[in-house]
Amino acid sequence: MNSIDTVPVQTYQAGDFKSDLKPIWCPGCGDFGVVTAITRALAAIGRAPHEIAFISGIGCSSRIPGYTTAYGFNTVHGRSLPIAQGIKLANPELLVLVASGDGDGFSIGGGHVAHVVRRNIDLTYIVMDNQIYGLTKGQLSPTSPRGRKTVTSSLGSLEDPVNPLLYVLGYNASFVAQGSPADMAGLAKIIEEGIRFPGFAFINVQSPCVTYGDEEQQLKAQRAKIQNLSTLGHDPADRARAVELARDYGTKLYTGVLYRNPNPPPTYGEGVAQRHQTLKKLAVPRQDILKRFLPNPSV
Ligand SMILES: Cc1ncc(C[n+]2csc(CCOP(=O)(O)OP(=O)(O)O)c2C)c(N)n1
Ligand code: SF4
Ligand SMILES: [Mg+2]
Repeated sequence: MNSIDTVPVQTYQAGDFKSDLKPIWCPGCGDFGVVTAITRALAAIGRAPHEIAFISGIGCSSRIPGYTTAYGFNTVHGRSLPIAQGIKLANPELLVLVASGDGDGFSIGGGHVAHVVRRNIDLTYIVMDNQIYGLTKGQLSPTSPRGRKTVTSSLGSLEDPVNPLLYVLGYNASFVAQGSPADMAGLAKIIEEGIRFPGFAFINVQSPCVTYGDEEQQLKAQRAKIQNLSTLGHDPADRARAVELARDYGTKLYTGVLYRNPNPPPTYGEGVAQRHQTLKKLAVPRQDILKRFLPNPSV
């Protein structure tokens, strides 16, 4: 029995996960909706705030942990995943969430994604994809569409965007979803599903930046565009179809669970626990080692 099993069962409300810190986001920023959806999901999960660690990098979106009552670590730009990974492996009983931005997660931190996915670390990775560097005042990000004009690219981007959904599917992620604060109830449900998934869960959130972002991504435009995957009859176990749908990133706005592996591989944490058992069995008693190296210990 671990420490969590001994905590009495208690019912939580979303408000129990909201800290007293007042967000300093621009009024109307999509991230307000994301933090609300996260706190609703946590209330549905029912774990106490002290049983949750919320890790982030740097960016407007990375402020999220501070607005919750979970343990939080606003780390270094692009390094949320390695730090979250260490925290989870050292404290397997903690529920570990990670908040990131499109820049934090797929530019400077993009190299870490493959390794967390292939290790299947049991984390819930929520990326607020506003297709812009919000915190640093509106430069192109890796998910900015080709042609996007910003203050530092007045003639428009010459690059195709990174596709976050294909990125993680390409490395065989077992849980891949997309949501939007334009559908708050749907987003809370997706986050709850991601947390409950036994392994690495990736959720791309189309969270608009009202100050530097594009008109096309604002909540009103999103409401007209959203296509709910369960309403479309998509079977989340169908990986081939999930990959096809993921290709529409940037042109269509699918929300819901794109892929949920019906037979997920063991998590890295499970592998480590098993390895400890094996090593214990293999362990050679200390006196035998001494005998091997010091045939005559009295000398
Ligand atoms: C090592 C390092 N490089 C660059 C920066 C500057 N910087 C801070 S946040 C950021 C990008 C933020 O964009 P994103 O991750 O998309 O988050 P958003 O603000 O849009 O939510 C950059 C380039 C930094 N803080 N540290
Ligand atoms: S700059 Fe954009 S992402 Fe940052 S708080 Fe303002 S609206 Fe949100
Ligand atoms: Mg961004």
